[in-house]
Amino acid sequence: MVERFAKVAIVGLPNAGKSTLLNTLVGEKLAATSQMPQTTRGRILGVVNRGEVQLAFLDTPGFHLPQHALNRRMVEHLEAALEEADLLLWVVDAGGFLGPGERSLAKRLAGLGKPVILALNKLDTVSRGRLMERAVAHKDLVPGLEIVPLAAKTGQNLDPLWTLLSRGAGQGPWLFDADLFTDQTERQLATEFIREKVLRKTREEVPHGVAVRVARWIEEGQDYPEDLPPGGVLIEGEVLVERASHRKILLGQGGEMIRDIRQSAQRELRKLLQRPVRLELFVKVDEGWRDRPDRLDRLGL
Ligand SMILES: Nc1nc2c(ncn2[C@@H]2O[C@H](COP(=O)(O)OP(=O)(O)OP(=O)(O)O)[C@@H](O)[C@H]2O)c(=O)[nH]1
Ligand SMILES: [Mg+2]
Repeated sequence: MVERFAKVAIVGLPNAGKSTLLNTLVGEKLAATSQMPQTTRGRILGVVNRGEVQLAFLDTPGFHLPQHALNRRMVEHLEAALEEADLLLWVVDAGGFLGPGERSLAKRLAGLGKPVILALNKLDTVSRGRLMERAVAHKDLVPGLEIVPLAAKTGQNLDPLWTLLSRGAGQGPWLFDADLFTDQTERQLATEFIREKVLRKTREEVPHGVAVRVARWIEEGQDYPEDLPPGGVLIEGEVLVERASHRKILLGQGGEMIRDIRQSAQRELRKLLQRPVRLELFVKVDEGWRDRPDRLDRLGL
């Protein structure tokens, strides 16, 4: 078998549906998705093997003007993926408008001189006419642009995308073992899933100032809970917020909000880890963490 390989950076504005597309393409949940822009904060690898082709997808943070140290790092992750990739998969929300942010990203992509595929995402939310309008508006922004309308969420019309991606893979050995589908550790996935639940329950400025850290991961020994079946894991997560008022919001009336978050995250972690999981969450205030490089290092951001 002649092996073929491509690294594909999934890029676009915040909220375009990049992480949803990554999860759908890989067939595993790897990245948090939410209605909040700037959900993804780092680069997430997802590997798919199809016939002789291996595709290594890199999900990236949405393209935006950074205002905090955290956001500068997010944009750096995006830049690194753009440099590293062989192919660029540009995701656009077909229901939106072509604004200055999108134009400026298009310029950046065109400047790289790499093949670009435009995924006109959220096909399920727009009319055919609207889809055509979007395709026409984007067509000339990047030379040689290939365009595929699709719905990442429902998996609609992915076949033409697979065809274009396979065609774009060059000859070359696979970079990853055939049975590896991500480089994310269980802890990183747990962190991501807990944060997703927080983002989905909170509003406005609260979610942007939230970070999650797994403080303890206990599989056996002294602190292993007596009432948790053997072979399980106790995960202690720290949820950092920027202000005391945000902590109050996150806890909710009588602790109702954090209980909700804990329960839904615990359910998801059981699915992920395929064993008994007890999740405990502690909400802590860490003022201005988003602008403190030491904090960002510690959080692996
Ligand atoms: N209706 C519809 N919604 C979608 C589709 N794809 C993604 N979404 C929704 O769009 C929102 C944003 O999706 P994400 O995958 O988190 O977007 P993203 O581009 O990764 O966003 P950032 O990480 O913030 O840059 C979520 O609420 C998704 O459920 C789609 O095909 N159809
Ligand atoms: Mg994302």
